[in-house]
Amino acid sequence: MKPFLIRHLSGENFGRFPVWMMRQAGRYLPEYQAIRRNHSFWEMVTRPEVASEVSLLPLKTIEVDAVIFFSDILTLPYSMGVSIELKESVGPVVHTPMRSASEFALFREFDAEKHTGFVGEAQRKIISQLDPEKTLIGFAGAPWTVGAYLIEGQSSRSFDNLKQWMWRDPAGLAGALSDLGRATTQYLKAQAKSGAHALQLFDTWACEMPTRFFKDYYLPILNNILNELRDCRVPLIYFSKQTSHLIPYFDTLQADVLGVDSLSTLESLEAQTKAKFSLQGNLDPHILLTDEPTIRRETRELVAGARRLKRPAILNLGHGIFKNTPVAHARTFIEEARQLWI
Ligand code: 1CP
Repeated sequence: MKPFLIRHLSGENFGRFPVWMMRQAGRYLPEYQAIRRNHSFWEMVTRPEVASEVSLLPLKTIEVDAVIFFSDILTLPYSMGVSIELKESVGPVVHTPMRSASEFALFREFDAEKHTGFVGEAQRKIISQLDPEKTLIGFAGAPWTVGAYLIEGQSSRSFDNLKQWMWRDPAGLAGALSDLGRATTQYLKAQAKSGAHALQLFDTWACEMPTRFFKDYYLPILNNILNELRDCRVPLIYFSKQTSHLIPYFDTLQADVLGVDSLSTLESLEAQTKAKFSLQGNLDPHILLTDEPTIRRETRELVAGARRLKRPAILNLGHGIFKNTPVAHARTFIEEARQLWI
């Protein structure tokens, strides 16, 4: 039998919503910090016994309904030999930024078994230990967002190189992102094979993409990935934030679930997307930095809004949990979100 979150998405009524948190396996957990002190980030990602243990960490203290596989959106390029370092308080740094289509041709050589066999191994370990009612979410970065890091070289808030390439040679950039997209498809297919019950594409920097590039070049790349993943028969989640300029073009996006930020209400997002998708979100992660009564009040508000939707929602935050979030506050959110309505 499929786990609760998946059955809920297909319309079964359980009298409550499934809930998990983006970045729930990360740095706000003291147990994560302790493991991290003994390992480099890439060691944690590539050692199946560590990656599986870290993925399951949140369940030790918080009753979330889903486990997100512990890895990173840059694991795929890292596995192909792109030199990426994780710098404290900077984020990922790509030592030799990739700024031409010929460099991206590297991704045509991607072979999930050869390059990311450690991911399959970690996911099989997770499944063997996971309560069958809990969902394992596999993920990858979407090509634009992963491309942004590879092209810029490090976390950027202006994306100068990416944007210059896009305006100078949009078709060339689209070709590069298609190569990355094909590798992403293979990577996610392998995750479904090793037990992931749902797959999420993180497109954090889609907020930086002009409408024209999205509809003329990028939407077909995303849809190629999503259409190819159909055969896996698992729900496909597309996460972006601050993309209200792109939402009018989501009517042909082949995802099942939209992961959304906290700026709009779920109801207005459902109206704007004509109830084409289930929605996943969208408590502002700042709320988890406040106090228990505020967290409970805002979570009840979120649940009430989600209950008015036409499609079954998944409760989550609108973006990743902050590393200075008290664990007790995260627990309060999950506890309140799991209250039965009946
Ligand atoms: O210990 C450390 O110092 C590493 C911090 C860390 C962690 C815990 C990074 C570096 N990545 C991760 C794990 C991670 N990243 C997960 C799995 C864990 C979980 O969610 O519970 C996932 C799904 C991601 C996805 C990710 N990485 C995104 C998309 C989601 C988002 O937050 O928008 C992005 C943009 C990244 C890049 C990245 N990797 C790490 C950092 C600090 C960043 C962000 C840097 C930036 O702001 O540009």
